[in-house]
Amino acid sequence: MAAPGIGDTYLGPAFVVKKGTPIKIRWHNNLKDTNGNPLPHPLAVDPSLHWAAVPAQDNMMMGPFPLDAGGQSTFDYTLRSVPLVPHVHGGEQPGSSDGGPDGWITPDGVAGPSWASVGDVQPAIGSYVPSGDHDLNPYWNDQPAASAWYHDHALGLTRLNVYMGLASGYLITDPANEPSGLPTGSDSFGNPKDLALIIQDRMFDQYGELYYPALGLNPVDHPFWVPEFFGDTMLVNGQVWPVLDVDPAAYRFRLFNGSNARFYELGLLNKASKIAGPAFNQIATDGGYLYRPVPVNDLTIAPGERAEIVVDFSAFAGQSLILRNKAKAPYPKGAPANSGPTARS
Ligand SMILES: [Cu+2]
Repeated sequence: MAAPGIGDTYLGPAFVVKKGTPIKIRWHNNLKDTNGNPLPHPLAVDPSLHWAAVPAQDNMMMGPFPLDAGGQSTFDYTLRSVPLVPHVHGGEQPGSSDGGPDGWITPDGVAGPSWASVGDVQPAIGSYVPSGDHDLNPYWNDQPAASAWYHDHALGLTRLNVYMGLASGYLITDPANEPSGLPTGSDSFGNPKDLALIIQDRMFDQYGELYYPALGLNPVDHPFWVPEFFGDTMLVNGQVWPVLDVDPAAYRFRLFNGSNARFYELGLLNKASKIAGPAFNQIATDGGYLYRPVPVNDLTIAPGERAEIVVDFSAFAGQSLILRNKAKAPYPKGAPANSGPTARS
């Protein structure tokens, strides 16, 4: 199966693990510059929230925060060292590996109150080893085969750290009990017929850098905090509106909604005629395989949710299909996506 992610800059590498084979992961927060100094957060971090405030450096701050005559916040704040904690979403882990929101650590070794390092033992507050490591935590991989995923989980910062790309797949496989007849192997383009697709909406500024709104809805109390984010550009595995050539054959797609707030109602359409493309047969949800495949016309998938589908392109040779989205944003009563740029991925 394909590992999503481009290099090591946007989305992490995917894990493909086997049921019954535990692994240990050393997560390392290395968000430092070439001189070894912690990098500031590239996005506006709102210190007025209940957040991973680094004691004595960046405590939680209370408003009112100053505004200019135009209602823009004049509060100036840069988070100087980024707290991170990895969480395997959908994974059954011991508490020390579960990456709770208070289990963060910065690259210069300041840790949150429930940060843990080795084994199952929760260290007492202040007894952590001062490094950037979440060291060798066990992941049992003892649950049924499922497409889980991992993402940063730092308190009050998750939306920003995931936005910057700290997420990817964590696929638990069970080769001995794999249902028969599912697409495997490669196609004539050399691509696997079992593909993980992480779907995200994002925004970019005029320099092509990731953009995230930085004026809070109520900037007197929360200068930067935007409760829900909806981007105008669709990314799949870190690429903007990518194209995939397929054979007229069946494929398995492991879909991940890695968006901050956007739901999707997905289907395939012929690009020119707008006639429906091949149907989806859903074979798995977040927790693993269904008892039998279920035909689905509009696959609804919420932020953080996964769905696995089999799509048979046999009757669609030569056609250009579009993966369309018709979910309203915010879901389910917001603006329609029918004609906008987020109506396709
Ligand atoms: Cu999660």
